[in-house]
Order: sequence, then C-alpha cells, then structure tokens
Amino acid sequence: MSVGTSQFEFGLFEYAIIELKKKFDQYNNKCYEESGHKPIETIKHRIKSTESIKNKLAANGYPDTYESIIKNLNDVAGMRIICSFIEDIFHFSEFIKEIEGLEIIKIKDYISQPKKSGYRSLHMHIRVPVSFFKHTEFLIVELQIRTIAMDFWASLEHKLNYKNSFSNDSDFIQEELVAYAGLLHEVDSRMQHLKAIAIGKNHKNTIKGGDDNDKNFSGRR
Ligand code: 0O2
Repeated sequence: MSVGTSQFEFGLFEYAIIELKKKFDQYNNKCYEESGHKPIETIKHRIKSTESIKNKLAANGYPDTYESIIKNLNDVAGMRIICSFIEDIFHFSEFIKEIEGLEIIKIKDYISQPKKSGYRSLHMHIRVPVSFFKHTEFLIVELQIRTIAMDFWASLEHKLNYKNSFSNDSDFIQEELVAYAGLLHEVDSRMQHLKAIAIGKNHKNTIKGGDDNDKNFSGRR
C-alpha cells in the first residue's frame, strides 16, 4: 500500500500521541501534588505531513509503503515537551524509562553535548503500543525534551537559518546563534541554581512552621 492511501494508519500515530500526553499530564500533576512544582510547561505535537514523509522516504531510497514508514522512519509522530528547569528534563526522561510497555529505542543528549549549531535538547525515540480492537501496532514517537530557553532558541534559529540561505552573512549569523545558545544555557543553569536556593529557603521556613512555601514558589512562575 503506498503512502497516503490510508488515513487510518496515520490516525494510529495520533492515538500514540494521545496516550503519551495522558501519561505526561498525570506525571505533571503527580509532581505538583508531591512538591508544588509542575516540571512541564507545555507539550506540543505534530504528525509529519504525507508530502514530507514521501520526500524523506525518497531521499533515503526507502520504498513508498506504510510498512516502510514503520520500519524506517522515527519521526512521523513528534512531541516537544517544554520543561521549566534543566533538571526537570532528566527527571522526566527517567520517568519515561519507567513506563510499562514503552520501549526506549534511542536517547540523544544534545544538552550535555550540544550540536555544532548550538542546539540543545534531549531526544528520545520510543516505541509505543497502540491497540485498536484486537490489533496492536507498535509505533515510534520522537520526543524532544527541552527548557523554555532551549525552545526559544531552536524556534528562532529554525527561522533565521531558513532566511540565512539567502544571506551573504551566513557565517556571522551562525556564530552569533552559537553565542546566544551559550548565553541562554548560562541563564538556564543560573535559573536552576536559583531554584535550589529558593527551595532551600522555603524548606527552612517550613521547618520553622511557615506556610506551604513550595507551593508559593511554583505560584510565582
Ligand atoms: P523539523 O522541521 O523541526 O522537523 P536521527 O539523526 O534522526 O537518528 P536525531 O538526533 O534525533 O536522530 O535527529 P536530528 O536529525 O539530529 O534532529 C531531529 C530534529 O531535531 C530536527 O528535525 C529538528 O526538529 C531538531 N533539530 C536538530 N538539530 C537542530 C538544530 O540545529 N536547530 C534546530 N532549530 N532544530 C534542530 P528536522 O526534521 O530536521 O526539522
């Protein structure tokens, strides 16, 4: 069956995303109940367009079939999980590893080792079981987990690099983008440090019999 002949199969990728989103929302709520802090700010998702799938299959010399998509493409379904702090990303990735039934296929840590472009994010490819009546399909979803600052940089870099292909100053633009990625990482790290100080202070107040300060901390966001 050639790609684009069945919307049903692509619908299954939507189910995979819906299932994951439910689990991620539960995780966020559980963290809030336990610590007063919601680690996930926003979740975005997309299913690759049929045209883009066809182009990717053709570019890599893969057959234009549904079976070939399942076997060869890892990014038909993508989710971007935007976290508050750097440590939230790694705690969240540990939670994903614990979810029963999910298989972790690949993890790429572009935070500890950023790309040459300056790009930072944690990438995970996971295989998700999706059941429809008596049939279960195992579909891959790509997760990009990042902070607000990393997402801000990636969004603007994506736009500027696109324009960049028409520019005479492409080296300058790329150097600037790498520098800004470094600055934003510095801010992310300092925010992380501030959080540790704020929580420490709140913890002391709680011991002294203060009110629920962890909740106050998250309320200030
Ligand atoms: P679009 O338009 O965002 O969808 P793989 O190489 O596939 O085995 P990996 O490392 O996860 O595994 O893939 P890759 O190719 O390094 O990056 C996949 C996605 O990460 C990209 O998808 C981008 O969304 C994002 N990304 C990676 N590098 C950069 C970067 O330098 N800048 C920005 N802004 N985003 C990046 P697409 O399909 O390339 O793009």
